[in-house]
Amino acid sequence: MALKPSARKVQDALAAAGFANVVVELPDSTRTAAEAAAAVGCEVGQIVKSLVFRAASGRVVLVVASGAHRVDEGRVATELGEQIGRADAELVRAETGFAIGGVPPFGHARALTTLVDEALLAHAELWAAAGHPNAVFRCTPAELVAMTGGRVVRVA
Ligand code: 5CA
Repeated sequence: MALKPSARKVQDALAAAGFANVVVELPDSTRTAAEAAAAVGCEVGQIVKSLVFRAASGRVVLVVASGAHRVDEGRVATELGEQIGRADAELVRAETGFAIGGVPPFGHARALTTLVDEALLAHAELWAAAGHPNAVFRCTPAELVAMTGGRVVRVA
């Protein structure tokens, strides 16, 4: 079945970067980590959340976090050496090219400084948003780190 355009964009970005991961559209919502875990049938900790922050310097930062974690902004600020705050929906769309609920961990409109939650490395298999609130792709932690180019740190 044909993917929706925003999910197709992620599938194309995967292929262009040399990854064989496959985007799937599910009948149930994967808009939140809890919904995605229920739809996929995995633990919430295996869901990859892609959260956008703006740092004090103006740079935009992506935190790729476990669905089981609430990101500690203080910890992320320490990692970055500057304060951060949540991006609003408009900034998320401008920087990533995707709407909240479907923001993938890579393949964005602009290259973002990226941090990867070390807790994600505890799982053999992860599921990440793929452009649309019904679309996900499966990956390993090694693939996630490779595709994001992110630094693995403690974020919670
Ligand atoms: N598709 C799922 C996981 S596969 C997903 O995208 N989850 S998420 O956690 O990465 O994206 C939803 C996140 O967007 C929420 O955790 C929430 O913190 C954030 N969010 C929701 N509404 C807003 C908003 N108005 N402004 C900024 N961030 C928001």
